[in-house]
Amino acid sequence: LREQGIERINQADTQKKLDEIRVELIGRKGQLTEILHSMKDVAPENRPKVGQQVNQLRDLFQSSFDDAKEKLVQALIAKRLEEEKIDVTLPGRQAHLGSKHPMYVILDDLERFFIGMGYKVVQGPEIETDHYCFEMMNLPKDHPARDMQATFYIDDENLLRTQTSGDQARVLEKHDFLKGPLKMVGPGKVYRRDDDDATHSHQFMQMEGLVVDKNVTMSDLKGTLELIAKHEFGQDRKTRLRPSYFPFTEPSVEMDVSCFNCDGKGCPICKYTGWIEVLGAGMVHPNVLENAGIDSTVYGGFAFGLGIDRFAILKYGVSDIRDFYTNDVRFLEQFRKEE
Ligand code: FA5
Repeated sequence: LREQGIERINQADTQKKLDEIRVELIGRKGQLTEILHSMKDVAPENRPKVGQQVNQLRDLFQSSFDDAKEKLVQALIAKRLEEEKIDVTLPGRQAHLGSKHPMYVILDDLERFFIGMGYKVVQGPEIETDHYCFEMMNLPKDHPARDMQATFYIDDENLLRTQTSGDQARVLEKHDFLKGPLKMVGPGKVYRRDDDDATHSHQFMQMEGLVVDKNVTMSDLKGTLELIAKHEFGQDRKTRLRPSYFPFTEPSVEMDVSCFNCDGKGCPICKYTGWIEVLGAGMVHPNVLENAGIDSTVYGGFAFGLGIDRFAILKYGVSDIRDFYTNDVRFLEQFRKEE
């Protein structure tokens, strides 16, 4: 049994076979255990000797099993090392780097620009209340101008904000004018039930701006808008202000920037006008100040709402606003150098 057992152990070439042999030799119903069970047939004077021999044999088998197992493990490791050799001369795989979305390239740049001029950056909620989005902005519930911004309502009081202008009301309510003038910008996503086309999207980005102090004039507004346009589009791009209407500003204007794509005759992107509207602005309506508890006979200011998507269209010469939202990496990768 000894020679035969050792030979079988040494010949086992897998862990599984080794386990099977272990069960056969020294398991609970194995050959050695059987010998122990049949001790009653051995003459009493021989029993200690036989018992001793069986125990020695079990120890021998056990250590042979341990050695065989160790050899198998080592062989397995050696085989793996052989197979998984790393060829350091192979060329590396190209890592796929993400890039900042063009909309955030512009937003981050504008934030830095405004911070440099002493503005603070605030972040309003995308799920806004009717109260802040409209009522505080001089748009009571039955006001006809509500139709200007087709709204996704969640319920009677909550909606997806159609404009970042609610940020104005939130900041006005809290500002302490004894500590200085109010200068803020509020960037973020807005939503409208607009039909998508080359220059309209149902989800887009705005950046609200608000300056309130004593003696703020329309020429401060004009100068600021001019600075923004020059900063963003360069000295050569032309701008123009048109009179407009917003319930929360009086007087109100819209600013157009000359189209990137036209040769003076116009193109489909600007609908053959040569201009693209990029923002709305105006002098803060006294009702907006009074709604927030501010004395409109002492304080006044200007506000603007930049259309970041339009900025991006103009700055990068993108012909379709929808390219910003379909997330084709080939499109997005082009802006890596802008970061
Ligand atoms: C407003 O949303 C006003 N809250 C702006 C404002 C703020 C005026 C403060 C006065 C004072 P308007 O609806 O025009 O205004 O939108 C502002 C800008 O957002 C537009 O000039 C345009 O650049 C952009 N915009 C409007 N609708 C869309 C759209 N569907 N897709 C992409 N950009 C849009």
